[in-house]
Amino acid sequence: MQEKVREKIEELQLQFQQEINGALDLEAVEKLRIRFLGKKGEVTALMRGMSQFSAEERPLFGKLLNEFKSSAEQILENRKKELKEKDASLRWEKERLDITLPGRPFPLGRKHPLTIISEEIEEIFSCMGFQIAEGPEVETDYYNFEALNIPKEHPARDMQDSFYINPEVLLRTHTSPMQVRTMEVMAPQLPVRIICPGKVYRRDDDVTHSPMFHQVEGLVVDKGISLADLKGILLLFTREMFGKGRELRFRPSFFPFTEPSAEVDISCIICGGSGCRTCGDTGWLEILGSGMVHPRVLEVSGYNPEEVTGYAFGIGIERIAMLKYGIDDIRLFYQNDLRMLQQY
Ligand code: 2NM
Repeated sequence: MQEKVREKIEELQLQFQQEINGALDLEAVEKLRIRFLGKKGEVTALMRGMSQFSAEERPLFGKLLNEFKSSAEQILENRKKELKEKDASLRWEKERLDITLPGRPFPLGRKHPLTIISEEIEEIFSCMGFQIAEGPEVETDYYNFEALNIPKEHPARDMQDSFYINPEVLLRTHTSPMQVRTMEVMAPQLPVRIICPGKVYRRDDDVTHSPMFHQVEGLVVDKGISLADLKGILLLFTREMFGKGRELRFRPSFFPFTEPSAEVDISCIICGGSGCRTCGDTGWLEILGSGMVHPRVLEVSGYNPEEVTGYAFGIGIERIAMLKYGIDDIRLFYQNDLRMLQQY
């Protein structure tokens, strides 16, 4: 009756084999293990039914059943391993990087046109021995007006022209306060040779005026400084900034902090002086204000006007940038429109 024993086991083996091939994930494999090898599984059930076999048949049956058990355990393990590997390689396929893909382009920032012009001006004056001095945008009435010989009744002090924070404190209307501060710190050392770049604020708002704009002011104080030194430095500056062959024109003007004072024109950078729309057919463009530092300004800043003299000038960055780049509306500088900013 050995055949009957073998038949029974073979039947079990066949069934197991079929099912294992249909187990497509780890969960199904585990279910199968429980069904065949678990405490209440097929193998256990057959062990219990051992009584149906004769005493001679039993050892063989037990041997074959044990063989099935260990081979089934092996098959289950193999299948588990196989599925785990397949799972890992699927995940790799899904997540792996394709290093041959071109990178995603990302936008690069660039310098604002006003920064470009500011740095260009700073570079030109640095090369001529000027130091750069920067300071507060919130200033006192003393540094912004009083020390600069701007009297109490002067129209520039009017609430209409300045942004006051309280009667003694305001947003600076020019960078000259920083020049007074520098002289105060340096006096009586000579020479003073500085430029002060930065933001300034005035109550103005139209196509050519903005409530906030940028200036670079220059100051030289030493023994024997004359108007000729001022003219020389400004000619060098304009030729560096706008190219060789530019002419300068000094027109008498008035500022409370300089005497004499002059407004400086450059021969038109568009037409070269023959007259065009940009220069309003005059052939000249106004680019800066300047003068010899008023003795009273030197005095309150700690220098003796009997011993030293100085010159000063103020350049509007927006004005220079508008001329150089042909921009006709100052507000374009502050709108952060990339179509505008990407051109410089
Ligand atoms: C200008 C025009 C003329 C100027 C004067 C001074 C100081 F502090 F030395 F007195 N700083 N800047 C000055 C002179 C500024 O701007 C149009």
